[in-house]
Amino acid sequence: VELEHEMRDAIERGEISLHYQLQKNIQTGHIVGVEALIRWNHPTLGPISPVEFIPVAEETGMIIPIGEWVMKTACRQQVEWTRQGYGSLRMSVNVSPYQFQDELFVEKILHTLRETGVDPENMTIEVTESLAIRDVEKVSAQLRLLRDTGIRLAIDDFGTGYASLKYLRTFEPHLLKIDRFFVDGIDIETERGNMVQAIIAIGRSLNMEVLAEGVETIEQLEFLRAAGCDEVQGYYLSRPLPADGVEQLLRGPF
Ligand code: G
Ligand code: G
Ligand code: MN
Ligand code: NA
Repeated sequence: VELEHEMRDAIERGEISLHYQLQKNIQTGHIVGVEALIRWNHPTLGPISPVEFIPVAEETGMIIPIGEWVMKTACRQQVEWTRQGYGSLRMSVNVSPYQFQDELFVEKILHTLRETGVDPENMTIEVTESLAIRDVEKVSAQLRLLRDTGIRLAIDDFGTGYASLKYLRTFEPHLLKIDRFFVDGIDIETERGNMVQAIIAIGRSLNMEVLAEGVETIEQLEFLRAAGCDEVQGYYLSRPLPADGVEQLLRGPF
């Protein structure tokens, strides 16, 4: 594909960047972290969505160098914000199932954390439920190694993928991220609200924290707070922003 060719040099040409979206604990009111989200601004094609190019990167193996760049850039930013006095924000990084096929995957992450000086407790790795489809043994071992260093694990888009409760027992994530499908209409449609409450109850009973994605209104936020949800992320709080946009929000009144 054309995209594959364009992707090869995109990093060196400075076309790839990270945006960050705030995550807030709605029980304490504290901003607790950010999720790093990759952006590709092509000089002639314009912005290309990760929904479009991540699958191509996965097919071509480009996801390995791209994933390494994302991890390194996110780590540098985390340390920089700590240095500037914004507090120790947790950095959440999306990782593709394909990256787990890299024999050096865990080693590279630990190296990057050490090299940049990120406290592993401030790093969350987000994986999707599709990770469970193949190589459960190998993936579990890798996740265990990561967890043993203090890195946190999150299940992204929970409830829409290859969901199973057995999967939660096997991978024991620290955080469940409720997919925004469930949050959309939460306060209007009884069934969706009930589903969110059920997911929160699962998280609770398995000692996991629960974050709701795609929160766009105060009504949704209040519903989630009352339901005992720990954290939220979404346009109501902030869009994904470049680092300086995040800093402006963190400095401003909240
Ligand atoms: O931010 P946006 O809605 O455009 O993200 C679209 C999708 O791309 C989401 O599913 C998100 O998880 C994924 N994504 C964003 N950044 C990264 C990244 O750095 N690595 C991987 N593997 N996926 C990402
Ligand atoms: O799959 P993942 O959860 O990583 O994807 C996050 C995606 O959701 C990003 O592309 C981000 O831009 C998008 N997103 C974040 N907050 C909201 C929101 O409040 N509403 C909608 N519609 N999309 C959001
Ligand atoms: Mn995510
Ligand atoms: Na998600």
